[in-house]
Amino acid sequence: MPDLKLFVAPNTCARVPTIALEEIGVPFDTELIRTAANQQNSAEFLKLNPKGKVPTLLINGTPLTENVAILSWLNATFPDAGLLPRSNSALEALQQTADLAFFSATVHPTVTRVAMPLKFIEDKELSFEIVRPVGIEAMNKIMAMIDARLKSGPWWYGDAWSVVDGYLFWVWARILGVGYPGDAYRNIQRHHDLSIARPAIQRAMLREEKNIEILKSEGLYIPPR
Ligand SMILES: N[C@@H](CCC(=O)N[C@@H](CS)C(=O)NCC(=O)O)C(=O)O
Repeated sequence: MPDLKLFVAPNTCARVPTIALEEIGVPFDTELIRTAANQQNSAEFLKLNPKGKVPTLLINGTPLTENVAILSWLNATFPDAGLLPRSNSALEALQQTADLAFFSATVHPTVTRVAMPLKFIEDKELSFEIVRPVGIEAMNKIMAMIDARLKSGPWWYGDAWSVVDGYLFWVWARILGVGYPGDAYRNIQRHHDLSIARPAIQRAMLREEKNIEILKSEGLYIPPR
C-alpha cells in the first residue's frame, strides 16, 4: 500500500481527491495549507509543488500535482474502487480524461471568476461588478449543459458514480456558497443531494470541517463571500 499524504485547504478543489481517497477507502493523511498565511508559497511547500497550489499528493514521498493527474493515478492504482468506469479502449479512457480536463481547465477557471473575482482585478468594486457577472454568464452555459446531461441519469456517467461527480459536487457547492443563482438547474440540485448522502463524501467534508475549526482558532479562516 503506498504511503499517501494529500495537501489540502478548505473549500478548494483539493476536496475532489479527498473524496476520491475516501471513496477508495485507503489510509491517507491530509496536511492543511494555510492559504491566508500564504503557506502555499512558502519555500518548503514550493519544493514539493513549485506552482504553489493544492491539491498536491505525496506518494511514498514523491509529489504529484494537478487534479487530472492525481485522479487518473488514483484510478489506475485502485482500479476496483470505481473512480471511473472501466474503459474498453484507449479512446474510451481518453474520453474520461477529457471529462476530467473539462472540469480542471474550463469549469474550474470559471469557478474562480465567480467565487474569487478579486484574483483578476484588485479593485474590490470593479471585480464584483465586472469579473463576477462575466463568470456567472459563462457558468450559466456550462451548468445548462451539465444539467441536460444529468437528465438521463443521476450521475455524469449515468447510473454509476464517478470522480467526475466528485468534481461537480465541489464546483456546485463552491459557486452556490457565493450566491450563484442555481435554482433553474434541478438535475444538478438532485445530484448535489445524492452526493451529500454518500458516506465517503460525508467523511471528506468532516475532514474539511476539522481544518476549518483549526483555521478559525488561528484567526486564519476566510469564509467564501
Ligand atoms: N490546475 C490545478 C489547479 C489547482 C488550484 O488552482 N488550486 C487552488 C485552490 S482551488 C490553489 O491552490 N490556490 C492557491 C493560490 O492560487 O494561491 C488542479 O486542477 O489541480
